[in-house]
Amino acid sequence: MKLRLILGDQLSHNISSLDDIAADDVILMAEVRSEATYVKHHKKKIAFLFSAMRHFAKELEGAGHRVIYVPYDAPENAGSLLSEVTRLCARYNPDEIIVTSPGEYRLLAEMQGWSDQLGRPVEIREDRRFLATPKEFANWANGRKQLRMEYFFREMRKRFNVLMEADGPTGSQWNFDADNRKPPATGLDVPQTYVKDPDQITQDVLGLVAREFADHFGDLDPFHYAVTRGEAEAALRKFVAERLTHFGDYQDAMIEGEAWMFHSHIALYLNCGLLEPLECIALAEEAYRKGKVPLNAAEGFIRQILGWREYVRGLYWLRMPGYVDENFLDAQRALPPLYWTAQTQMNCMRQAVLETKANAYAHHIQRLMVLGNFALLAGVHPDEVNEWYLLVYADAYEWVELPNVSGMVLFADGGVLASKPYAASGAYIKKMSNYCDGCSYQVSKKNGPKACPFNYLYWDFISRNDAKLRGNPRMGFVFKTLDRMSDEKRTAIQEDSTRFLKALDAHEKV
Ligand code: FAD
Ligand code: DLZ
Ligand code: SF4
Repeated sequence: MKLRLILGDQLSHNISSLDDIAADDVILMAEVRSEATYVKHHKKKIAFLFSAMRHFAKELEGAGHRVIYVPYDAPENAGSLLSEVTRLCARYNPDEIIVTSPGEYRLLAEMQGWSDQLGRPVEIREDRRFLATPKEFANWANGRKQLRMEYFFREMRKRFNVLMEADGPTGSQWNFDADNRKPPATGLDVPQTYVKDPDQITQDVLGLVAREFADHFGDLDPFHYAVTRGEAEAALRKFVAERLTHFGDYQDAMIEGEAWMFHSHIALYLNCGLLEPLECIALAEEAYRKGKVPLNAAEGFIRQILGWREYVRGLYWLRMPGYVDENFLDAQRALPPLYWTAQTQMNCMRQAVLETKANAYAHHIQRLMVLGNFALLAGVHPDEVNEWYLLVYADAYEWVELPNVSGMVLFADGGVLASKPYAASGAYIKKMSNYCDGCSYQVSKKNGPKACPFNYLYWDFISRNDAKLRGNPRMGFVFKTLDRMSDEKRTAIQEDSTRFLKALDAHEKV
């Protein structure tokens, strides 16, 4: 017989580790300390995943499989995936262990040593749930000077025949990004997000997480995420029916008190296997073809899944293991405590941290242009920023988190993912949100104690990194502006930035 291990983010019935399963094979799923604490994941992320794992194990049993499920607090649980596999090897003496390749490099490297440790073959199978294999991505990347997502996405659209007509892209245009930058309109009516009341399994898990992970970041209640494939599908359909139509227009918009906006909130389901990328893409394309949503909405949403999601995963496997160590801008600051406490007078940062704490979710622009932008401008070390992002979001696994943080937010890879840093002053946040209305700082002020910190930190960041960024062809205009600045202005920027960063490092409420 064979022992088939299914990880917490492999909750798909067609996962490759279940191919050719025989009646006497045993499936192992285990809630283990090593995976739950290698970073101190948000309480809601652990609750979501443990509940989804328990529901999935029940579905497998219902389908007639032999499943050994090891709950976190089982007395025999020795706390790691290897320890649980070892225990079952002693009990069943399997001929072979089969597992689908894990999403994180550290675990793949560990598993590659298992065969020797266990004294029997360990087969690590391809994860078919992605649309481009690491090898296919590497082939695409090979010989290219720049790895721009846009060109990768075009290839993927052609390959999967998505939003394509005989003579080219649907709408005769590849990209509708220019239509996807609307500021929030006043009185915008954002539909209710998907809500599922916790069943008994989820309630048990919530109790377990409250007991065992009390010192982890984040709120457990209210818990309303889907925890089964059926529920995740319902959440996806609700998004396509109610929110997708505005997804494109308001993709970059932020409104105080509206944590969910017109986003789909499906990354946590996609990344643990409850949903598959192609079904999300197909539903969005169908909604467009039936005239229910505009093209910029369907294209914008599909671009995220068929484009960005596959691209960052390809980049991760292409650049690992070195990608974790990259720090092109030599950022050295410790992560400010406000990322945990939300104790700050910067309203945009306060709102984004509070929503992250409540929901284990923030949407893309909050992650990129508020929380990420601040870490970039303040020069926080990539290790500290990566650890924070990896633990706070319910959809976070290193394969997707690391390229977004080190590549997109921090420019730590020196421009492999992004052609220039996504650095911005307060004017961007003012344009795309209403956060500035409720802020103690004034976004229109460039200097002085009342000025928006993003304003002077932006220019401090540019001049601090002059030597590394000046040659960037997309930053010519920025450096022209810097070069035209008076000495008084430069001094004011430096003084404000030094004062602010000193207070930040002293853990004062900035
Ligand atoms: P939507 O806005 O509705 O987008 C639809 C789907 O597209 C998402 O569910 C996701 O699967 C995919 N997608 C969109 N943007 C990206 C992207 N840049 N990279 C990969 N997939 C994308 N996404 C994660 O899944 N896990 C992470 O740990 C993660 N960390 C991030 C960290 C930073 C600093 C930034 C800037 C982005 C990060 N993202 C991450 C990407 C993106 O922000 C989230 O996928 C998105 O916010 C999830 O919410 P949603 O499901 O409502 O997405
Ligand atoms: C994220 C996570 C957590 C919190 N707990 C478990 C667990 O107890 N058991 C498990 O099999 N997987 C868990 N996971 C998901 C793994 O961390 C994930 O499979 C790896 O990071 C590879 O992507
Ligand atoms: Fe954020 Fe500056 Fe606006 Fe305050 S004024 S909300 S700190 S951008």
